[in-house]
Amino acid sequence: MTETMTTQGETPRLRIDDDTWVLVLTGAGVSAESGIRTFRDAGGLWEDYPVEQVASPGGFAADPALVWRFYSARRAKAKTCAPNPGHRALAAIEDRLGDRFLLATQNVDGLHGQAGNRRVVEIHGSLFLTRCSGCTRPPFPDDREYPDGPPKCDECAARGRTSLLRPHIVWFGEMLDPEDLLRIGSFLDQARRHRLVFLAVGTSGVVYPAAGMVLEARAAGAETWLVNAEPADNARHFHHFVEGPSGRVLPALFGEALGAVTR
Ligand code: BV8
Repeated sequence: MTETMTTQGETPRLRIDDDTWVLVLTGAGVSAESGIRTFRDAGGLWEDYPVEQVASPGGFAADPALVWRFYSARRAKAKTCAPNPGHRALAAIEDRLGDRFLLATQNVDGLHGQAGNRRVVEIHGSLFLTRCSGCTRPPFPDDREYPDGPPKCDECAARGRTSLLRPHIVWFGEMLDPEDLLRIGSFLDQARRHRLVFLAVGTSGVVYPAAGMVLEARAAGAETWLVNAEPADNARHFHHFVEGPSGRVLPALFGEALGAVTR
């Protein structure tokens, strides 16, 4: 398949037909137009907070209060944000394709669910789930902010132990949930017998294993598309690259396949 890099200008159409299966990977860029900061852009989150201090197990062990201030601020911000036309376009495509659609997201803001996507794998966790760092209680819904210091696990306390609660987030140096990876792998296995499209949106292609998903998709025979505001680190692995804001590009990219999605 010849590789083409499509630059800004007339947005090409991504053909969706009755045999098309679509695997999407999103990153922070898809939420940028909803007002949520990305990580590595100018003004991004990593400018204010060194990654290793707020998004690693070592950082949490060293200063759990700082980590909870970081995630509490992101919870507070995310609660004020709404899905944008890019999120809604992805929800409309899932409505159209059903089980032939799967959305893996690196985002933890919950906006894909708010937009209506149900077939979502939050491979880096969720801002709105908390778990205990010391016991095996399941992660639980939690949108509280903790300005006065890291919360403790009440179930551990009831057993006379002191353990801190932590955000249910995959930090650097932590494994992704094997069940999430299995779900994505089995979707690719099923899709390889059909016309498979892999679409990455709003991600710098820097963080692994997510940034390697395009290669897995190509190995499954996928036609690969990147929609991003700038060439991502792994842009060379994509057959098509559409440069621009996803809130504008995605509705145009899918065109009539969206049906009557609201802009
Ligand atoms: C792991 C927490 C085993 C959630 C995050 C090879 C294989 C495996 C691992 C590694 C490897 N090499 C190195 C590693 C280690 C590490 C890694 O990848 N390091 C990188 C920095 C080199 N990976 C890990 O540790 C992973 N764990 O594999 O365990 C292991 C462990 C150690 C060593 C080997 C193996 C865990 C990764 C998850 C880390 N957690 N965050 C949170 O707090 O939110 S990662 C963080 O980066 C976020 O999750 C974020 O989603 C993710 C990726 O960033 P992006 O989403 O792409 O955001 P970014 O700002 O970078 O880019 C936004 C893009 O959007 C830009 O390009 C911009 O131009 C564009 N954009 C902006 N506006 C728009 C737009 N595009 C379109 N429209 C717009 N409007």
